[in-house]
Amino acid sequence: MIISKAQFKKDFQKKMLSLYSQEVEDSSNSEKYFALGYLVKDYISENWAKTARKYEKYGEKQVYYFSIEFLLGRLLGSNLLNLGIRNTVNDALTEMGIDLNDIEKIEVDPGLGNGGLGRLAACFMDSMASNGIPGHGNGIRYKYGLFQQKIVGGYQIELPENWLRDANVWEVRKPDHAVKVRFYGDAWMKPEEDGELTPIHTGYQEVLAVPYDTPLVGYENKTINTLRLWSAEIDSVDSGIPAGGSSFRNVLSYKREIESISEVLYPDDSNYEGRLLRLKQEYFFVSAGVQTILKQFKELGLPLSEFGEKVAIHINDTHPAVAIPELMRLLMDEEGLEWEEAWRITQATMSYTNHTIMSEALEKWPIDMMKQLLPRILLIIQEIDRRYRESFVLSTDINPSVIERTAIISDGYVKMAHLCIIGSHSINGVAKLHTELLKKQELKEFYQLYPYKFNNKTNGITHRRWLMLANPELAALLDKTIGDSWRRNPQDLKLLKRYKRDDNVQSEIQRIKLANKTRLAEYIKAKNGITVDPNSIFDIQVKRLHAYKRQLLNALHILYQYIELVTNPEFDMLPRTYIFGAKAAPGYYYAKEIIKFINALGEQVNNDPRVKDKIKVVFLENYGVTLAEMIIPAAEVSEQISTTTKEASGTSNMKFMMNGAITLATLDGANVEILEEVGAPNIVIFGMSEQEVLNYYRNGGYNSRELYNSDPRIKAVLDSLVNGFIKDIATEGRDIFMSLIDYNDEFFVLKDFDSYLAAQKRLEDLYKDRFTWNKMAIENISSSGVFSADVTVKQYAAGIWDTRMIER
Ligand code: GLS
Repeated sequence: MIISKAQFKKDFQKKMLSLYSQEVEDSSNSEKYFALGYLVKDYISENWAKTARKYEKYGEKQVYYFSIEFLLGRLLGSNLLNLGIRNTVNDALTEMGIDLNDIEKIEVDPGLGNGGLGRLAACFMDSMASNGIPGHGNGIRYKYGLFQQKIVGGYQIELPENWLRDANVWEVRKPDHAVKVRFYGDAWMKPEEDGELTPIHTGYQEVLAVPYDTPLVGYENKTINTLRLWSAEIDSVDSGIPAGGSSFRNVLSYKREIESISEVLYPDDSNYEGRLLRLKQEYFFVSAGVQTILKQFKELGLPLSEFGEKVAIHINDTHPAVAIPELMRLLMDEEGLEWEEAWRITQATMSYTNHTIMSEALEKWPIDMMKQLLPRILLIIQEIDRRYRESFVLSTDINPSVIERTAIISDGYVKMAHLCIIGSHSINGVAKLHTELLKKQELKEFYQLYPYKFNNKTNGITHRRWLMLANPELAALLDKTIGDSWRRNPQDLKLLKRYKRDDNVQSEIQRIKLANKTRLAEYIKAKNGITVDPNSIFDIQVKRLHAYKRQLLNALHILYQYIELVTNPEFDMLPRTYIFGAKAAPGYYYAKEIIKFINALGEQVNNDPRVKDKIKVVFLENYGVTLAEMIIPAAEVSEQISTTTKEASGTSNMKFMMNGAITLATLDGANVEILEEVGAPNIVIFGMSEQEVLNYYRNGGYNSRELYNSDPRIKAVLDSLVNGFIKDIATEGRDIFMSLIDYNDEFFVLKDFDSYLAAQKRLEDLYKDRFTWNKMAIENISSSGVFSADVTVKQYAAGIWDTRMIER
């Protein structure tokens, strides 16, 4: 949109008056934030309504991205940017004596996701709107997002994240669009006189699902899509009151039970606990979403047989898997379709992304639990399973054991990934390696049955948030050097390659990096009280704390350097600042021990005069989207060191690269493709190959104790965990030692140790030559365009959803 500074000032003053009955000069920063936020929402509104009308007019196929997490980050900055009015607003506010940055800081970062999976959903939302793809999100409006992390005495403490305490300016509550979702009761098929079976569901509890819509603003293209998040509310006091009647106490506890459905986000990443409440959450937002989509479709007046041509529903990991039986239920029970036709429509509509091969993340629900909570849905799943098995009866070339292993229901469980694969027309992995592993390992038998369903869609990130917003100086340098076409066409970042040897560009890149490092150093000083030198190498690992991500390997290397510094007079190294940020799932004991270990190590190293400021170790608490926006532009080394085969893709690896950090990586997930893009001289690779890892796992691992006995560096490092050398980790040191030696080092930390050390040394040598380092940084930035989510969502649109992009 186009707006003059004068007009904006007028609008802003008017908004302030109508909201708070006061002048801008008399308002607090918080009031300024709300006035600006509501004003920006007004600006958005017109095109929001228009976008919906435009889609309708052209009969566009709509995509609905179903995800139990959307990790959006703050929206004021990105909305201003995408509307194309950020500079005007900034200038106008400056003239009014107001700093836009101060106002943006007021916004609470809604943590409605755990990590990569939720953040990917948010990046896709931005990129879909920005590319004119009619794509909307469907999820849960959690009252409490991911916990706030505090570090006390080196330990993680979790505090509730009440992000809705003040108003959320972006959402619009739509009570008139509420729908009812049914839980519990009894379901069966009743035989009729004519021999037909009628589904019956009685004694259910009805929960009201109330939608809250958030606009998803496309980049300078007038497209506004919708993120619909559902909140659970009590319907009316007399529906579903449990035995005991409607006494005040009963009603109150019933209300609490209902509202608990959308109360909190489960704080586990790549892991699941088979809790009833989680299954309730899943069916809740899925049923509300599918019911609404069907209703909207019917308003178009088209025959139901065309549903799959007008609607695509994407199942983001297995959490929304019940979308498949739910659509079947609606098409059959409510719309009267026959099974075969409902099944054809459902398969045409549904597609599924797998985000991990970790077995602990693969959801399976006990049949009894599903029978109790979702009796009608279970009947449908049983019928899908029965027909699946039956479809092989006549085929002689399929081994019955394959059918048993791939069936949806077996061993007393409903296997949600199997349901997704059988009920969808497309299954994709999130990086080339990951997809290959699915095809030849984890889902091999399915791949043999349905090779045509499998495809790869490597993840991507929105370069608008991760470059333009997070690193405005670098964005300005790019504009000046190669023009601004990369903003719309991220692959144009390639144009920068020509400047990799250019003195001016090199020194500008270095200057901007130093400015970002200085900013982060100030934050570290203010938050952690640690003085770090912006001229030291900033080596950063930020992500969820998980054994397979191997923050431990990083910490053990620091410990190795520390031991060398204090015992070996010959040892020298460039000064380095190691920065960590990571939340551990509250119940993940081992991960929390590693946090304590890193903090204890930092406490000791940072205060040991013998280290002479060569090493600083910083653990930044409460890592999330907002913090990432400050940390990533300041990084020089990006630690992507998961055990090969375990990280499906990773997305922070892409953000770091785009901001000019050099990746230190195993050949895992999307690191493989980063190497392909940037070329071997511009990335530092180490560690076991995929084949080695798979072979070791097949043969029951390796003998880590032998390594401990034969490599004196490993021995010194591990002994210092248990001999009191590192203070205050008696329990943690012992547990970590045992995990590596007695429990045989499941994630090959010691096996990769030697190769990691060598890689770290290579990295340091590269850093000594600033020309080479800057050249590498430029190569990384210029090769990062393919990792824009713009590229990814276009591949989804063309290859999976079959949707068009609307012209700007
Ligand atoms: C994850 C994977 O662990 C990441 O590697 C991946 O980048 C992300 C998005 O595809 O999905 N799976 C998961 O359960 N949490 C993730 O972050």
